[in-house]
Amino acid sequence: MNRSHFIRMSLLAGTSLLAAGAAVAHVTLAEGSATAGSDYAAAFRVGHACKDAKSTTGLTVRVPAGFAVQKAEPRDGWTLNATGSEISWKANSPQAALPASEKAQFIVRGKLDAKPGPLWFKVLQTCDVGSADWAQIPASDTAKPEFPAARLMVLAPGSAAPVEVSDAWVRRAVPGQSGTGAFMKLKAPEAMRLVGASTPVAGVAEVHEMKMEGDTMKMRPLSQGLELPAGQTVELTPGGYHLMLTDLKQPVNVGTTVPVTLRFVDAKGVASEQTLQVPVAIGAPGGGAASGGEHQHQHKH
Ligand SMILES: [Cu+2]
Repeated sequence: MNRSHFIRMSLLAGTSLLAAGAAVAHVTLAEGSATAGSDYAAAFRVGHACKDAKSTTGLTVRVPAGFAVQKAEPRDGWTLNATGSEISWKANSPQAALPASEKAQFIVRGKLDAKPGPLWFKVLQTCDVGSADWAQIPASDTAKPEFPAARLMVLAPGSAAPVEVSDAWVRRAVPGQSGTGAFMKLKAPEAMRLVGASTPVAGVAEVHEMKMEGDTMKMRPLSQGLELPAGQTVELTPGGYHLMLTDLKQPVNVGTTVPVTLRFVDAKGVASEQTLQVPVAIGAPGGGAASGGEHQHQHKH
């Protein structure tokens, strides 16, 4: 769709200050996908301490079947222990503990024998005060448990790594409303572009940008698609890039999900697509009023 059309911003107006700093709350894997049968370095990223804690003092990884451990990397000032399928690091002294403000990676190297599909690593984080057990396995693609286990997507050999999609939502549309927007965070494992989208609820789905023209905010389709640099999180938000859904075929109600298919093209021109079930909401998940609010209130124990 190349026509340069303009739609008033009020369609998408609302909370747009969502979650600038919310990204690194959970314990996650630095490399979120790997090929079955390959060597894999599971690097667990710790980006914060437990709720109300000043530092992380220990980490215990429960290695799932399908990942044969070869070596865990030691950490200065910490004691490394490997017993059966458990690998743990423990700070030898309070001075060696990882301060809440610092990030670190704890690395386990091994080989993936698992079949394609998600593989979950449960991680217990202990702190100077309390602990957090990152061990919940989401019941569905859109479920958001409070303490999710770290996920590795095991890929069939030869298949393209999927783009990681998080915090996706579609803004509700009442009967008679002709358009709405879809928002999410996208992280591509290798450089690619989001070139299009489709959904059964709308006749047209386009990747849009917002731009100031003079003193008016306007939006228009991105004719070349949206660039997704390798490993970087790109946000689609009500005030920025977004998926515009127009020519709505039906009301889009809170409490339902909308299938949205995203189309990508990689640097070699190879096209791929991913279909998501995106929940409908009135505003950004977590209220979106305060920056980072989305995760901060989840860490109570
Ligand atoms: Cu738009």
